Amino acid sequence: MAELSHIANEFIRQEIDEFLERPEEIERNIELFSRVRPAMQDIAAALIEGDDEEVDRLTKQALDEGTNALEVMDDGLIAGMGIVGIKFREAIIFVPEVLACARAMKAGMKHIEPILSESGVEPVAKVLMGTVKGDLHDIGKNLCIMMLRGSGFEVVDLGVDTSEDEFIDALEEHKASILGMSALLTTTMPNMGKTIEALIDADLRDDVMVMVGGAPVTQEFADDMGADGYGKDALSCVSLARKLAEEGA
Ligand code: B12
Repeated sequence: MAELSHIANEFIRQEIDEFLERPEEIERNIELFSRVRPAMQDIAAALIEGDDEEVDRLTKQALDEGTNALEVMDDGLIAGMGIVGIKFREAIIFVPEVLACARAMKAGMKHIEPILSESGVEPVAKVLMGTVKGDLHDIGKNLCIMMLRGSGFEVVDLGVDTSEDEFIDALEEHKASILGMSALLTTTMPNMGKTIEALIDADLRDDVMVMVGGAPVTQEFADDMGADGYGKDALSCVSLARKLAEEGA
């Protein structure tokens, strides 16, 4: 069994020791960081500290040294954001600190994006992606977009706070075959269902496959609101989009 002392980075050890209280979260993070390479732990630590310049430098360095972009994304950036999320929930840090961490995440993603978006093949399908109305979280959506582009999808990014009408107008304009919605708040999740209802009202539901995701979203919720698929992370977003592109064709 992994132990705290197996984690090389002292800052990460302290963060887990000092701020994590739920046994399952302590165990999950010790397990995660003890298998993660020290260079990735350093990226996670810089992200937790909200140090965008350091994340920028370390991410570039790791990629230059040949580390796989997905490893940097999962084991460095997303792993660090996991701790930020817990500290935010427990009111150990507040919105300004989380914004600094989000800025640091973006500084790292800037280097990863061109690598993951390189595909040079004919688009598999066109996807519209947006965070739903009332919701400003875009990190997860942007990761999904990066991975989709890297896997040969053409993606139109509708940004955050996307209303039902904006989804519909974009669908009519771009004639995409897949529509992806992201929500990070339990209060904005129902807006996914509202968008699906609006698609039905506009007589467009049969023209598009709908996929949904975001931390609070579940398969059950997706089924209940009538989506065609749910993906738990950026990798499953890509496999789901592939499946929906085939089914919709
Ligand atoms: C960063 C962050 C912020 C930043 C957002 C910056 C940005 N540009 O995105 C800021 C500071 C602005 C923010 C604000 C708020 N936040 Co906030 N935030 C977070 C935090 C810490 C991390 C989210 C994140 O980026 N995760 C990392 C990414 C990689 O993961 P992800 O988004 O889940 O995406 C992955 C998957 O879900 C999936 N996915 C995502 N979208 C899609 C779409 C499809 C189609 C598919 C297939 C897959 C998929 O793939 C992604 C990649 O693997 C979370 C905590 C958490 N653990 O989620 C809280 C959290 C989401 N926020 C929360 C809250 C409460 C708020 C505020 C209301 C706080 C406030 N009092 O003002 C505001 C709301 C603002 C608004 N109107 O949206 C709560 C939500 C609670 C709830 N149950 O509703 C959380 C859970 C924190 C908490 N535990 O309390 N936040």
